[in-house]
Amino acid sequence: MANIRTLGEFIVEKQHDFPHASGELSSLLGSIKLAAKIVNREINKAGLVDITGAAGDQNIQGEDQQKLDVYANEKFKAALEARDQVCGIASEEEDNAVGFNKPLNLNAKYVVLMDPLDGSSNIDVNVSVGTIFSIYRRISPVGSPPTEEDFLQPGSQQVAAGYVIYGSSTMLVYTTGNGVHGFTYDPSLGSFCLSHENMTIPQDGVIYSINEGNYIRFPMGVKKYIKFCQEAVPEEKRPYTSRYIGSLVADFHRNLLKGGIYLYPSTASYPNGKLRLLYECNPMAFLIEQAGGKATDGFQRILDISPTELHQRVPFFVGSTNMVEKVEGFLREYP
Ligand code: AHM
Ligand code: MG
Repeated sequence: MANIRTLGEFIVEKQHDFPHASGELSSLLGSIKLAAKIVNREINKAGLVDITGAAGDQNIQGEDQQKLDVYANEKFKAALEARDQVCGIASEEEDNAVGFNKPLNLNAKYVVLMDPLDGSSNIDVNVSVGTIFSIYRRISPVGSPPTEEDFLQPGSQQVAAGYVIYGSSTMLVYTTGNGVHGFTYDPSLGSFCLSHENMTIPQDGVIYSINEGNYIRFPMGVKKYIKFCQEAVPEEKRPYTSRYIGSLVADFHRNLLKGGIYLYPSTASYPNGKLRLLYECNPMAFLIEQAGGKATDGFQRILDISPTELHQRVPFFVGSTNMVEKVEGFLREYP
């Protein structure tokens, strides 16, 4: 027992890394931790109860919502509102940003952007899903409701970001700009315990993750990169291994640990790719840079993009630095 450090303890220890830390960010991360436990409990039961399946609604992108998406959205929203450290949220499952109206929330410094249940098409088949979150300091004056500009900040302004992977184990991985740390949930203790301190991604890898079913619709540079991955060059460990779960969190997590690249380029049906800049790409980009990797839209650093709308999509290339730079090279060569 002596060696166990819980997420709660770790956050308090690390609080001292922040000048003028007042504990608000620690409390905010605590509410994410709590909601993650509640959602984890429900996901573990998903095969047992009639809670999975389309809820009948569609989200703003015109995609069917699964009931667990709605559930996770409600739990994270409620937990964030209850702790008074957040003045509002934006979520992949909400059409518009949501401001919290209690006086204590109006005085709060932070906004949270999230994808409460990413990869939700995988729930019905018992495959890993995740939650992704991103935290910013508000720009609008404290004491008033949050404004759109609070949510439309470039990813470089993130104060913290992370994800929860509901996998064979449940883990919470986060950064506050001082490295990336991973905590594995021990259900018998009800605690996330530090299992992966200072996670770093290898500069090179042998795994590429992409939905190759879209191959004919990819830009030429991406097609060339896929062929590069598949060529037999044993001294460069090629052909690489193809691994695609279809849950960004799970694909990202594996590549973070082992080295690799995840690609969601533009396609004919998704000219800007499928993934959302604010809820998916920015938090993952912050994490990967903190772990020593790279994230771009093929041409530009993800964290430098100034968002213009909440549900904006962007092509996404993320993972081991040398692999991301390779695909960028192909995209430049074959525009
Ligand atoms: P979602 O937020 O609606 O679940 O969509 C995002 C997911 C990612 O987790 C995953 O990598 C990608 O969509 C899979 O898309 P595709 O089925 O087009 O390969
Ligand atoms: Mg998603």
